[in-house]
Formats: sequence, structure tokens, C-alpha cells
Amino acid sequence: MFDCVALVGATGAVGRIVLDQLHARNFPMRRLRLLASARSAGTKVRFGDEEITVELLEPSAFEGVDLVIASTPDEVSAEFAPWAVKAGAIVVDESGYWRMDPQVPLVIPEVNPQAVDNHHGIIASPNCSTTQMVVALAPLHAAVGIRRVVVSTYQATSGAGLAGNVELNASVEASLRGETHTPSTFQHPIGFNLIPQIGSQKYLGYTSEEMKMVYETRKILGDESIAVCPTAVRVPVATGHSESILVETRQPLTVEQARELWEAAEGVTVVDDLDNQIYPMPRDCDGRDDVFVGRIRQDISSESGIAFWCVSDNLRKGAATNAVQIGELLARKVVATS
Ligand code: 11C
Repeated sequence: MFDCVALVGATGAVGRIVLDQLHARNFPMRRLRLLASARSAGTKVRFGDEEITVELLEPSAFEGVDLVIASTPDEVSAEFAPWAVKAGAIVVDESGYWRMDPQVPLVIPEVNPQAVDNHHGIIASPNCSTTQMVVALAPLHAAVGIRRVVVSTYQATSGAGLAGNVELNASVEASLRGETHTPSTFQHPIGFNLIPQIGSQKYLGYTSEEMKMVYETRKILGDESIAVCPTAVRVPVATGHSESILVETRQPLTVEQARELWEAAEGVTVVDDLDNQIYPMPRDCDGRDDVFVGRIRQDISSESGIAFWCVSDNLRKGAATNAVQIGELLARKVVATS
């Protein structure tokens, strides 16, 4: 049980869901405080039957705080996380800023819970497109080893925050009126379109979003030899990232074995019956915490590969749920050691 938990970024797209999750899961804490920039400080936010006033995010704000859950832009996290650690809090951070720092564990509780033991005050939660893929890959990797992954993503506009969904609606409405919407969040109009760019150019023509899927996957699975070739695409869907994934395994794996591994895996739900047109789709996964896999097939182009389709609510398991689960994992460890 934590005496005091602080949520940084409570008014953002992910922060709102963290609040819901803390309440719905009866998170083990006595008190919740909300912290944000001057723009949101002073606003009141409902938490169950309570109304909590958002306080200013400043160096002195973390006195007495045990655990921080944060969903902020990278540059905000870079500044405030050291303040919180100095005050003695553990920070569970959803931004990209700390993820590849060797001192910072990058954790998915179903996959590498043991990694939290090595924290130095900050624990990072992975990028949403990485998280759902790694939840699905982990049981296969543990059973037969993964040599290579080829993944194409179909990422929802809410990955870009509340502004992404505002822009999706505006762009669709403009298209229906026969007009062209001028984008401000995305690089091109997203209504009735697909944009094969998420993030900026990072490495050899791959974007920052794509390289997160490469680096974070290896760090979480603890295997630098895994080859990942990603293509990240923004699609006109509000919530739920989808991924087409081809896995080349080190030892042969049948479709039946893969299905059994996924059916036994925590956090994975198999939705796979092509004859009856049953497979995961973003609208069915919206508001749910699992990672859904379907369209499970043998790779007909190689000796040892499995192709599948993977969908998850990017704001939940991709962000809020994973961070809250890390907090729950820490709470269990506090109980175990006290
Ligand atoms: C997107 N995956 O869909 C991004 C959002 O590193 O946490 C999350 C970015 C991150 O645009």
C-alpha cells in the first residue's frame, strides 16, 4: 500500500485512463495527488466520488510522494523525474525519454517483471506499438526463440494524444464536405488516408517510432540478437493499434503450438476463426486491457515462421494499463519485503 501516489499529466488522453484504472482496480494507495503544468494547475478532476484539484508540477511538489505515474511529453519527463527521485519517490514513466537508459528498467509486467528490481528510481513503460507486439512475442520467444520479426503497424490517431483524435474528426468532416483539412498534428490529412510516417527520420530511413520497436523489443526480451524490421503507419482509426507480424523462429513452431502458447499466456486473448469471420479488430478491442491475436498462420515463404495479426487498445495496455500494472507490481514487492 502506497501512502501517497502522484499522477503527472492527469488531463491528457492517457492520464484520464490512468485515473479510471486507479479507481476501477482499487489501486493500493491512501492518497492521490494530481500534478500538471501551469496551464492545467488549479483545475478540478473527478476521481470516483472525490474532486481533486490539480497542483503545479514543480521541484517541491514531490515531498511525501511514494510513487509517481507519469504520462507527459519527453521533455517534461526529462525535467521533473529527477525532482521526484530526489524526493524519494519511484517514477513509472510513460514517455520515451528514459526507456533506453541502461539505469532504467523497461517493463511489461507479464513479460519481464523481474526487471523492476534493478531500478534506481525510474521505471519506464514502453511505447504502445512495442508493448502489444512484445506481449504477443514473449511466449513464442520463451518457447522456441525468435530470430527475426517483420512488422507493419496500423496505428490509431489517439497515439498522438487528444489532438490526434480532434484532427481525425476534423479531417473526415472536411473530406465529407469536399474540402481539404490542413493538418497540424499529422504530416498529411488523415481522413480517408493512411500516412506511412510516425515520428521523424531516425536511422537509415526508419522513423523514430519504428526504431523504438527495434530497440525496446530487444531490451524487454533481453536479447540483442533479435532482428526487427518495422514499418509504422498512421490510420484513420481513433483507438486501437493493429499490427501485421511475421515471426521467424529459431526452432520450428506449428500454428497449433503457437495458439496453445498464446492461450496460456497472461494478457493475451486469441480471437481466431477465419471461417466465421472472427479476428481482432480495433473497434472490438477499444476499452479492453488485453492484447488480441488472430489470423494465425504458418509462414508459407519460409521454413520456420508464424504470421499473425495483433490488436490492442493503445491507450490501455499500450500506455495507462501497463503503467498501473507496474505500480501494482511494485506494491506487491513493498508488501513482500515489509
Ligand atoms: C503513436 N506510439 O502512436 C506513438 C505514441 O513513445 O510513448 C506513443 C509514443 C511513445 O504515435
